[in-house]
Amino acid sequence: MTGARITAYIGIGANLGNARASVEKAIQQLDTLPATRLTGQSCLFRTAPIDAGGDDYINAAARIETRLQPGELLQELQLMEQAAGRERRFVNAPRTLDLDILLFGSQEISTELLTVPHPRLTQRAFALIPLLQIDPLIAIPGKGPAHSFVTAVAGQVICKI
Ligand code: PH2
Ligand code: MG
Ligand code: MG
Repeated sequence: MTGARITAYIGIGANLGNARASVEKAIQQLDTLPATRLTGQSCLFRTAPIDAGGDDYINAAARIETRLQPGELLQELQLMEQAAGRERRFVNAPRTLDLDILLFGSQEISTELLTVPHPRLTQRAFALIPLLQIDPLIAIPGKGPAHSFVTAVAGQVICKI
C-alpha cells in the first residue's frame, strides 16, 4: 500500500434496489478506502441497459487518488459491492452496485482478473460520458482522447438526473 500516488477513475452503476442511493453512497465511500481520496465526481445519469436486462441504470463516475496497487483497489471495490448486497446470478444480471476501474493512471493492465482501461469504455455512453464530465480532456491509454469516441456512442440513451 506504499506505491506512488495514482489518479484513477471508477465507473459506478446500479439497477436494483435504491440504485440512486447506492451510487451516491458508493461515491462517498471511495473517499474512505485505505490510502485513497475522492478528488472528483460526475453527475448521476439514468441510462438504458446495454447488453443487459432489468430496470434503467443509475450511472456515474468518480476520480480518486490512490496509493493502492490496481489489484488492491479491485479487491476494495469488490468488498464494497458485496457490502451493498451484490449477487452474481448470471452475466450482466441486474445489480445493487457495480464498481469498475475505468482508468488507472496511464497504465494498461491485462491480467486474468483485471483489464484496464476498461475494455468497453469507448463503446458505452454510460461510462464514457460521466468520465468526460469529470475531465473533458482525458486520454484513454492506448486509444486516444476520450472525447473522440463520443460520436460512436451517440445513439445510446443517457439522461442527466
Ligand atoms: N453495466 C453492465 C451492462 N450494461 N448498462 C447500463 N446502462 N449501465 C451499466 O452500468 C451497465 C449496463 C455491465 O457491467
Ligand atoms: Mg460494469
Ligand atoms: Mg463490474
